[in-house]
Amino acid sequence: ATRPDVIEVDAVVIGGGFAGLYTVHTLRDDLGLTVQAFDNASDVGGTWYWNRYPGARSDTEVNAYCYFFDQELYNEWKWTERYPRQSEILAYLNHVADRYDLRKSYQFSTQIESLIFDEETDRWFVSTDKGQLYSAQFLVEAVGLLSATNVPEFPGQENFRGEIYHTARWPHEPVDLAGKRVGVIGTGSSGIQVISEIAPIVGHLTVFQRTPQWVVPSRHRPIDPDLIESIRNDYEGYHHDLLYSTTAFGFPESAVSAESVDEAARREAFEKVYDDGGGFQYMFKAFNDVGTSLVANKSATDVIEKRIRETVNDPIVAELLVPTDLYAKRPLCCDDYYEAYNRATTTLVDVKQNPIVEFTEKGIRAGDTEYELDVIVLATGFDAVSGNQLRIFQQGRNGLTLQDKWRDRAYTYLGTMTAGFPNMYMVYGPMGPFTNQPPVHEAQVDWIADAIKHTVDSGAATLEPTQKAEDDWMELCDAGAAMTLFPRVNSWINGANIPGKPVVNYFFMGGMAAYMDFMNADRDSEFGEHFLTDGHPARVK
Ligand code: NA7
Repeated sequence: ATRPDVIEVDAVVIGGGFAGLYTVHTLRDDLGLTVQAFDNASDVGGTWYWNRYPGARSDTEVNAYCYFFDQELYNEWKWTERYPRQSEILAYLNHVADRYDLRKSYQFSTQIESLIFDEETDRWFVSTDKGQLYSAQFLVEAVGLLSATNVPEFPGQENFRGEIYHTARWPHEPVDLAGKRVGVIGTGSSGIQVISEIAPIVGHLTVFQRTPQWVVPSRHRPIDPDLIESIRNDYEGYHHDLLYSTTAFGFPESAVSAESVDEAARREAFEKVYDDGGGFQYMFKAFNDVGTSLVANKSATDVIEKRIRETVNDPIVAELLVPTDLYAKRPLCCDDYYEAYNRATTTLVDVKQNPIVEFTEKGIRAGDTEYELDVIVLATGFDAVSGNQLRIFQQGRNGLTLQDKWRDRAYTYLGTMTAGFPNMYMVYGPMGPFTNQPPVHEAQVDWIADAIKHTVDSGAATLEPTQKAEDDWMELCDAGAAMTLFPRVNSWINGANIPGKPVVNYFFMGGMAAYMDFMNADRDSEFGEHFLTDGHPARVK
């Protein structure tokens, strides 16, 4: 076979979501590099391109779920809701793509098949499923933390005569669920949003729940105009405080530990945040130790448990909805979730007691019962954090593949680079900060741009983290995570949701402010101490 013509660019960017769009803008328009970007979707949007299921919306307040790099953009875009719907976020990202003319740098509907580093030329060869071959000095993988879908195979799935949709592969044309018999498998963030949204309109809703989760209301309401005004008046200050907080969610985080007050005070504080709404708020706004202290955690769940039992009319159903786990997954919020189970048209099936045996022609058999359905919704989540990267064959120095390197777990430095893969950058890669994403993407992309600029300005071909920097980072991340309760509960946060996936820590849990300090230290050292330049340690001055 003849070799396709190689197209040379300075940088290849993979992904057209929040992170990828900003990367293209920064590398192309600020650094002046030639950039070719790709996405396997047919347009921009990333997560918000794919997740079109009924009820899909951000559960981060929008004042912190957006870009900050351009105050004019912040000022001119008018959000309508505190927690915007998928369609509104997608419209925003389309607006950003237009405003900065980003689409012209993208080739859509294109899957990257392999990324191979050529040690002779110090360049990456990038091959696409369209038979193209690119060569680039720099790679930026902005492929999404939660985008590689987890689609479990149920026995007999092919026999089902109705429709099956995964939440993150929802069709573009509206799916009419009115009056239909709908089954939902999964009760994570996606599942609870679908359930709450469709319960009032479907003919019958059957929820197949494996593990109940702690859900607090979001208390959705219009945006507080005074809050937006106050941000506009101190834009730099707000943005700085956002990045130098623990979670970057844009609300004041508590500095008080629940352990330092008595139980009555704890209950009062949790009730107050519960009544104001918000999952991340519930975890981080009342006290600072819900994720680390068993005492704090128990007080937090006592309040939610009480509210579940007050809300759900049937005590048997309520019992099934009360989790037995700690409150140490990604915190959930949704309005009208528990209320959905009070409808005569909703059935809750506990698939731990009555496992899903098979899909049949007519529906789903769980335990001894066949539930007849017209539509099955798989709200079964993602091979998170490392999943999308591992779906691309990647080979760095000495023939080492990412697939081999990450067999036991995903090793990175700062969640942005991995040793042995020169000039390969990741936005929100594994072992990155455990935070709200869009503002953190920007901060990482700024760091990546500085690292690339440093490489170009110093006339070097490559920059990569040392093995020691990576080892130290992993150790630091693990020591931090071990102090939290998150490793004690199974979820996508530790890989436990995917059969066969290594169940380990995948995050830096030391807070965004500390993470900013690490990134700034590398800038201050001119990407010295923790890096190899052209394969060699920086000369110590
Ligand atoms: P999640 O949070 O991983 O939830 C997936 C749900 O699907 C969860 O309830 C799972 O139960 C359930 N599940 C997965 N596989 C099965 C099978 N085979 N049988 C029954 N039930 C199953 O994914 P989401 O999409 O809701 O949210 C992911 C993140 O995206 C979210 O946290 C936001 O940050 C955005 P389990 O708990 O494993 O027993």
